[in-house]
Amino acid sequence: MIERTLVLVKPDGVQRLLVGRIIGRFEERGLKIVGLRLVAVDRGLAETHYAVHREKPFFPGLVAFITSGPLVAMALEGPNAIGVVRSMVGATRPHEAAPGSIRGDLALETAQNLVHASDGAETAAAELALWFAPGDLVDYGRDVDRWVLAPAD
Ligand code: 3AN
Repeated sequence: MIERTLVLVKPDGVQRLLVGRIIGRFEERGLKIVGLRLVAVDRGLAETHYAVHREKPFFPGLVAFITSGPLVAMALEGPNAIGVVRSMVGATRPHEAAPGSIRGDLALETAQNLVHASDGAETAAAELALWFAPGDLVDYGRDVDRWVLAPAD
């Protein structure tokens, strides 16, 4: 099933000059970038995005971190994109993230784990709507799609 999902390269990824490498991993896998923005996140957007964590002790630090500098938001499309991206990102706690995953290769701390990725279909729809206006997501074909995607039935 073709899905769309939201990925954030968080401020640590921007500051560590890892934006290109992280986007490149998803591109190399075959996922299609259908939306891409550099965003200076304000407090309201941060609190809405992380609303599910509002009661957690790390919530104030999380909001402070995500608003501390620009991040890169992207919408990725592909077969099973939500699960594929989550597995590429790796476990929340980088010391538990598998080598080969983004966190397993590039991160050490949970509070600085580089990337956010939607964790399910409902979350992906809500997060894409939060970070992108409807007209910001672009439908287009790629010449490589015939080598990456199974032919439509
Ligand atoms: P994931 O990003 O893997 O879906 P969540 O949704 O459980 O993980 O947590 C959202 C974000 O909150 C994490 N990416 C991390 O930045 C931060 N976070 C989660 N747990 C902690 C913690 N115990 N201490 C500090 N930050 C945390």
